[in-house]
Amino acid sequence: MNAEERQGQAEKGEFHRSVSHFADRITADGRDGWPVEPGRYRLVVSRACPWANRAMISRRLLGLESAISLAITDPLQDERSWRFTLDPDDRDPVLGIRFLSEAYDARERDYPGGVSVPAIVDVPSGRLVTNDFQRITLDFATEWGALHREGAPDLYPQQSRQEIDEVMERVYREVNNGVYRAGFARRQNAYERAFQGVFRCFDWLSDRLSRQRFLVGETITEADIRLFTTLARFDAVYHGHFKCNRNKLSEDPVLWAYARDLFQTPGFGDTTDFAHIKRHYYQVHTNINPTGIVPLGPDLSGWLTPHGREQLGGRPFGDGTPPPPVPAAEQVPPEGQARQV
Ligand SMILES: N[C@@H](CCC(=O)N[C@@H](CS)C(=O)NCC(=O)O)C(=O)O
Repeated sequence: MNAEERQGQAEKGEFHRSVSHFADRITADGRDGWPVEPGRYRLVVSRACPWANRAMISRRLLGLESAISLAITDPLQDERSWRFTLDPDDRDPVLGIRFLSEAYDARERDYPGGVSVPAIVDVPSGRLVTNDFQRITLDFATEWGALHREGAPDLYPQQSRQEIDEVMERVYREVNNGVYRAGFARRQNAYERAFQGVFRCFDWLSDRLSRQRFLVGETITEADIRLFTTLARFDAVYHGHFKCNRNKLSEDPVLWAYARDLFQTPGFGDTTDFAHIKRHYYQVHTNINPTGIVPLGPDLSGWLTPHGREQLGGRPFGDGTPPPPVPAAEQVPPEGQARQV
């Protein structure tokens, strides 16, 4: 998008998501200077962030926990952005830094853009490698194969890539980013356009998922991971805070059952922290929630109820197996788990 188009969007009151600036790739052949290597890289996430949550889910499904370590930020950014205040001395114990921006600075001095998660940092040099959230998970699936666990699923199967890409493109435009475009719209008609897109896509997804257990083919793929992280935040945040309130997720029988099916699959619900999610959105976006009050509801215990989707067939992990339990150090604290208000 050029400067003129950007200006046009601003005048129309539309929210525009910035392009990831650091798009180096970590690959098996190391062509960008960053070869796949166990223990070398640290994935920095906020549990609140849907784009970072994708990376946590992929890492777990693929069994990359011991190959790529994990740093979890405070759900609330301050003026220096993401902070490691959940760690002793407010410092990430591996990178030794207090703010993620230090890794950005080590990579490029005076970088003018935002500091975003997910981010992957090269541990030996302390430099940011990539914040390209669309690419990180695809590379976990396709470039890190040598370090996948035994029984890891194929999340981006060669024969279905075109269909997966098409589904993900629509879901990104209308749902993943659509909820942000609704929530951050500065003009009524920009909000309404985004709102219509969210629910047009929900209706399309609901119809598709009434006949098949997962979005593409018989197994869980990258497309499901990407849709899931938005659905997980829908009733807790997007319905109220972002005004996406034609209906709740839990009022759409098909999508709600689909989301619960994934939530109850190892890797999905066990990486979802509702406390971080709610605190982040309601306390950070003071432009749309000036009091910073975090609502107590909704009741989240429904996430654990039976979903009945097994009757549609499907094989969640294909020829593979579910991942083992979450490492103790990475477990979602009890206050963030799905529970009654
Ligand atoms: N890299 C992209 C997508 C990732 C993203 O938006 N992450 C959010 C958290 S959900 C973030 O870190 N935003 C920067 C900030 O809030 O300071 C971007 O900069 O827009």
